[in-house]
Amino acid sequence: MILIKLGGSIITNKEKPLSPRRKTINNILKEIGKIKEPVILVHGGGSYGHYWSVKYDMHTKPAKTSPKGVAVVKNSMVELNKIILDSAVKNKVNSYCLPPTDFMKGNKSIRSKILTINEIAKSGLTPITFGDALWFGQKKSYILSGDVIMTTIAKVLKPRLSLFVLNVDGVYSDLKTKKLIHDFKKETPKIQENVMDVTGGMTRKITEANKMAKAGLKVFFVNGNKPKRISDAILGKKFEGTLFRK
Ligand code: IP8
Repeated sequence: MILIKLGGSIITNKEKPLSPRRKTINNILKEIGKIKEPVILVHGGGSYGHYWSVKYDMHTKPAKTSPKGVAVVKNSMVELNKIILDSAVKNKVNSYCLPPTDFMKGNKSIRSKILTINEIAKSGLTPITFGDALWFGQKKSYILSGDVIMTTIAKVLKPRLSLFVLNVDGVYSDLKTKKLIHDFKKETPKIQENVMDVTGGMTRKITEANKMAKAGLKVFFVNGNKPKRISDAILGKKFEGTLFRK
């Protein structure tokens, strides 16, 4: 099984609220449609979920947030998810929409439901889930990042390969020269963060990728503007990207 996260910065224009990158989404899903193994997809919030999370002061830590904020963030994620789902079906990816409420209770994942996601993937459907605003309990809610969902799913289902599809080539060791880190274990990253990101952007991705690698899993960061790199990573061909391993 291949686990793929479509980052918010590749599927939307993070500089402009509520702006999907339809062409890029289509190109990526066309490439994903060629994969001959079960696939599970996760996507981020980009200029949908993050835009409203900032407006309503919602974060990853459970807190008493405005119910209106929860409603608006959730609606925006459903809207973005619909764009991904439509593009999937158009590109021969038989999507199976799975909001995270389907396998989460509060901030805990439900193991049996995650095992079911794998059964769905093996049956020829492609489960698609996403980062979202979740009810935590009592009057608290929080933002669950798609990056955290990646680790949650990966730890249970142990994908053969996990990919984070980004708007950049991978992790850089020098931001000016854009010197790419090919093997994360061997170099020190330089990270530039986007203030609009409530779940921690690149730093969060690296944290989750490291957790997955520590669990013995192979993780790649690839550039979604070059969708062929997704297939190349899966087929074990040479390509530009950052590898995380134990
Ligand atoms: O972009 C966050 O998901 P992420 C989703 O994967 C929201 O961190 C609602 C901001």
